[in-house]
Amino acid sequence: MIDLASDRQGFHLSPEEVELFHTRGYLGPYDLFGQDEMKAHWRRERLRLFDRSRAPYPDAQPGSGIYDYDRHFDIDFLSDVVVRPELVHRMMSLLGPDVICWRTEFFPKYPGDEGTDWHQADTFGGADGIPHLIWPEGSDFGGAVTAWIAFTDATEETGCMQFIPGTQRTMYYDESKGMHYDLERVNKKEVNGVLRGFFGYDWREIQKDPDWIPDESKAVSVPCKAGQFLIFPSTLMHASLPHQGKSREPRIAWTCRYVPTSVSVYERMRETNVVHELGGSFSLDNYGVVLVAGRDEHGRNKVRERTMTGKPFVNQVPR
Ligand SMILES: O=C(O)CCC(=O)C(=O)O
Ligand SMILES: [Fe+2]
Repeated sequence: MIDLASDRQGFHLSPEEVELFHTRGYLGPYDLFGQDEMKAHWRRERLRLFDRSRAPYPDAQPGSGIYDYDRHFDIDFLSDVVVRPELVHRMMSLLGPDVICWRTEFFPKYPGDEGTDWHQADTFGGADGIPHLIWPEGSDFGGAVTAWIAFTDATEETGCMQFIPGTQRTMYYDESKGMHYDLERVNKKEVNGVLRGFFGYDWREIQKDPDWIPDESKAVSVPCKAGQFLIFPSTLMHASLPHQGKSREPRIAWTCRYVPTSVSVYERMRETNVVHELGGSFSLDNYGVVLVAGRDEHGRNKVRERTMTGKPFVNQVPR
C-alpha cells in the first residue's frame, strides 16, 4: 500500500496545498500538457468527437449538453487523460486511496457566448431534483472534486473560470427543487452586469434564499493556458466569464469529476436506467465508473474496466 504521507513522488499534493483546498477551495493551474502540445492534440481530437459510432450515449439528443458526456469511454485520448497521474495522484491526496471518475463533460464557449452562471453542485441533481451522487451517511464532504482542463486558452476575454473562495462548505442552492429548462433564456440575461446563464437553466429558481445575490466582489478569475488544469470541489461557488468574441478561437474545457468509491452514483436512476439533464436524456446501459486508483471495496457502482473500444483503463495505484 502506498503511504501518502511519505510519498512525495509523483503528483501528490503538499500539506499546504491540501490546506488551501479546504480553505480557499480551488487549486492550480497545474500543467498537464504543454500549450502547443495541447493545441495540436485538440486540433486532431475534436474531429474524433463527430464519430459517435461508439459513443456511450447514442440516444443523447444533438445540441443538448449531455451529447458529449463521458466521451472518455470511446475516445482514446480522453480515456488516457482521466487516468493521468497528474490528476489521479492529486485526487488521492483529497479523496483517499480509492478513487473513481464518475463523469466527464465538455464546456465549450464560442465567440459571443454567455459565461456560465454562478452555481454549486452537491448531489448534481440540480436540474431534475434527483440526486446523482449519494455519499455514505454522516459524510463530511459532498459533491465531487473536479479537474477542469483547458483544451484551449481560457482568458478573461474568452471565458476563464471564476470562483468565490471559501464558499464550498455552505450550499446556497437546494438541488432537490429541480429547475426548468428553457433554451430561450440562453445569451439573454445579465447577472451583475455580466452576460451569464446555465445552458437553459436558471439557478436562481433553486436558491435557498430568493433575495440572496452571489458576492462577486470576492470573486477571483483564474485564467489557464491550453493544457493547464484547475482542481476544485463542485460545492465551491463557481462560474465563468463570457466569451467576448475578440478572438475567434472557442474556449473549450473538459472536466473530469472524481469521488471516492464509497459514493453511490445514479442510484436513484436504477429503476429506469435513464438520466434526464440539460434538456435531454440518456440511458445508462453503457455506463460505469472508472476505478482510477485503489480498490472498490464497496461494490456500490458498476465499474467499467474497458472503454467502448475494449482498451483497459489504467489504475494508477492499484493497491
Ligand atoms: O467551464 C465552465 O464554464 C463551467 C464549468 C463548471 O461549471 C464545472 O466544471 O462544474
Ligand atoms: Fe459546475
